[in-house]
Amino acid sequence: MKCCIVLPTYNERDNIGKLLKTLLEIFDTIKDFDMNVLVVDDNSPDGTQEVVKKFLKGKRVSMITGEKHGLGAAYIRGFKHAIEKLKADVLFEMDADFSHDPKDIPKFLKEIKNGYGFVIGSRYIPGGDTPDWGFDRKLISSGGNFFARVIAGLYKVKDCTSGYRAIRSSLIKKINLNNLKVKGYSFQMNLLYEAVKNKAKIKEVPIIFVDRHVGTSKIERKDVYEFFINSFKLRFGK
Ligand SMILES: Nc1nc2c(ncn2[C@@H]2O[C@H](COP(=O)(O)OP(=O)(O)O)[C@@H](O)[C@H]2O)c(=O)[nH]1
Ligand SMILES: [Mg+2]
Repeated sequence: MKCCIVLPTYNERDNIGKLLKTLLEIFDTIKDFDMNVLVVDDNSPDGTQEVVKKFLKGKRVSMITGEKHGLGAAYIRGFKHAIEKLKADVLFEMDADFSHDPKDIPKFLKEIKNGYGFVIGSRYIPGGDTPDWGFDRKLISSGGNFFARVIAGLYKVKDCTSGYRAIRSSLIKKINLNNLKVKGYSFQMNLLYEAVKNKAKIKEVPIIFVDRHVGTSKIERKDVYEFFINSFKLRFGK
């Protein structure tokens, strides 16, 4: 099976080189999957693309570029490219800032091999944690998850907003990505919602989510508004 890590980047110059190097090292240890990575860069002004270009000679790394329309829009473009052009059977979502430990990749793939279609790296099941977060940050995140679980109705999943996931392409093909109608971070919740609607076999695996050491978060106030409004839209129809 071919597997593609879809990696959205915006101003990740100081992370992306090290991350690609780490990913390639881990790919060498994985035997049952043909591992690839697709960087989806939204014309970062900081020179992220220059760093990625150094890796494009190898056949495991590719990149697509475009205008910045938010995290969800970047994932939609990346998924389409990975499925249609790269013919990937399994897609990963992952942040490019080392908050998601690349060493966890085999753990996700094991569950894909076990037959699951939507594997979530969960901070909120035993073994999962957010050790760098203080009380405030934990409260915001659990508030977001509460909305997703109770308002949007995704109560069976403990971590609805995690951005570390492995998903079978066959499941993505059942979902009309153009209908997700979200631009920013709400993409995560909406995609999960569609997966549940399509009766996906969902599995959560524990992850330790650490704060980025380099660069800054790209989450904006408008993402937070979109997220809360969107929870109600999912519940009460469009
Ligand atoms: N292509 C693209 N990547 C984005 C965009 N917004 C965020 N990202 C990337 O998505 C990942 C998660 O973003 P981050 O700012 O770390 O979010 P946080 O972890 O919730 O603070 C990182 O790799 C970012 O570079 C965007 O609009 N376009
Ligand atoms: Mg981050």
